Amino acid sequence: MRVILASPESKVWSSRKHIPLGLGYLAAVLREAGHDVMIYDASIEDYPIETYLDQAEAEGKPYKVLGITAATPLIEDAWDMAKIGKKYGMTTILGGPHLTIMPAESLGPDHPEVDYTFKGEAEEGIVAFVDALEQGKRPEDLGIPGLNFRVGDDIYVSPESPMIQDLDALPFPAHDLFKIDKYTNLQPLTDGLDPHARSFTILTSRGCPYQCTFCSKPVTGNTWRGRSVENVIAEWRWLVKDLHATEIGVTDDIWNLKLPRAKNLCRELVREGLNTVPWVTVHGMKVNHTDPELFHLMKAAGAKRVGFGVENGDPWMLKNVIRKGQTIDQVRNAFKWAKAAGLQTMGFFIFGMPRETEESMEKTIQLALELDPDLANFMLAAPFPGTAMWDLIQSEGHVFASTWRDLAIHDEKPRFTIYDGDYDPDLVIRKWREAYRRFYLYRPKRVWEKVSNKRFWLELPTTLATAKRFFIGDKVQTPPATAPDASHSPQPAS
Ligand code: B12
Ligand code: SF4
Repeated sequence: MRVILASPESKVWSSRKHIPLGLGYLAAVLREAGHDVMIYDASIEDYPIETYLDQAEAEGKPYKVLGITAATPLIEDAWDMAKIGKKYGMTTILGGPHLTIMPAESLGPDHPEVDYTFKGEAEEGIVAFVDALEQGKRPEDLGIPGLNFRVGDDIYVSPESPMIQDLDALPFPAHDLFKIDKYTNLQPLTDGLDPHARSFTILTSRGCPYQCTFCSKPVTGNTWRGRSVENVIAEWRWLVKDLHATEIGVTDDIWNLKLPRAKNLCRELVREGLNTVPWVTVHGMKVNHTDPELFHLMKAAGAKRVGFGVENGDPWMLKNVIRKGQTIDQVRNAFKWAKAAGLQTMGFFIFGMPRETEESMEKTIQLALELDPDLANFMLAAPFPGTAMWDLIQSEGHVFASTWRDLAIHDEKPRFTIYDGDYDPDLVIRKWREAYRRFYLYRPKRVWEKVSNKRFWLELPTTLATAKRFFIGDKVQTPPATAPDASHSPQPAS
């Protein structure tokens, strides 16, 4: 059966474009089961999805199923895409993080465009689902775990959200189906600069046993499941030798949970000669599962940059509010060891968690200055459903959002308040801005790094043209386009 797996255009997330790896996994299992699959990622496509649907119809081979993935801020875009699918008479199914947390919402009376939703990892479910449709059966009659649907006026929500235990049993994601030349570099320092970049991502494990209160835990799951080193190496070899990757991003929640395994992976990358392609940990390094040897091995294995979730400089906040399961000394050590091994470092910091005060935010700024990573990413706390923070705000505060889109970490406004008498959302914004100024602008070393960066000069013509339009005027008065500044690229931290 012909299936399109799609990721909607993100109206809230435009500067970084990474492959939607979950769809790669689903495409792989469907392909293995004999189905004809296309991946349509609206964020990198030149044509609207209708172009492909029209073409398939004209060839007499229409697509029958449209599967759409969505994180919370993209769910409205996913609904819009499902409406297009229905116009073409397709069966629509939505899955991914938002549907794992809120499987029933998209099946409500406002969403006739959605036929099914899926909760959790879908490699097993999607094959059963598409097989059923191909055989003219009703998927709802088959008891597929994770599948949700309407029963008359009611909604059936599957009680199970099965997590796949043996990840080695899965085929590798269908990396070859991604239009890889269209994606940006993974390196925030050079995003979009290399027109010939072939930036793939890889997942060496799934799940995380930690319980950070800003993290959507139903999505990550509490049980860590690691692929064998051999299995990971085989996929890595495919990316390097056959698909000519120029850069690889490890996107696990926590790839270094088991230190000996992480070290073995590095040793094998060296032994197999796969250390020629630079790689980065997109978010998944946890400071309290590191030692100096790990960073040296990573460097030898081709790693270029490591990112760490620091979150807050106040030990009380870290322990009692964020529940990060790490200490500030462990943070200091990880940065020290990574730098000593010659790796670039990146720190993720969150401003405005519940109970945050001026003092705790000042400690966060001080810690960022002390650690001095190559890149500091200061984020405003955003309460996504499925997080402990969301639950707390529901009972003790108020979320400022009229649509799910408003939750995206992309602009400079507070997303919630807490009625505890101390929490001040405006102060949070002020301290957050101050953090960027003090880290990037008020230090001569930083300013020098900026102007000596290739990107600064490459973007100079655009920056000057925009400045001229803004200050002198043009036919159409437009505000200055913010050049996608790597330092502001929001990313979830691990
Ligand atoms: C890598 C990553 C990114 C990357 C790349 C995203 C991408 N293009 O895929 C970047 C840095 C760009 C990113 C950005 C954001 N991310 Co992110 N990201 C991740 C991370 C760490 C891994 C994603 C991954 O590859 N998972 C592995 C694959 C196998 O899983 P999967 O994609 O979920 O797919 C499986 C199932 O969900 C299901 N499924 C998925 N799609 C579909 C579709 C159908 C039809 C079906 C049936 C099933 C199905 O089957 C798949 C296979 O098992 C996750 C954490 C996590 N553990 O998932 C956070 C996570 C998804 N991100 C999160 C967030 C908040 C964001 C941002 C919204 C942050 C922001 N800017 O505000 C943006 C949104 C960007 C976007 N376009 O979606 C949250 C989502 C929370 C939520 N409620 O939605 C997560 C869960 C982090 C967390 N723990 O809180 N992210
Ligand atoms: S933020 Fe990272 S370390 Fe914390 S629970 Fe989520 S995946 Fe685990």
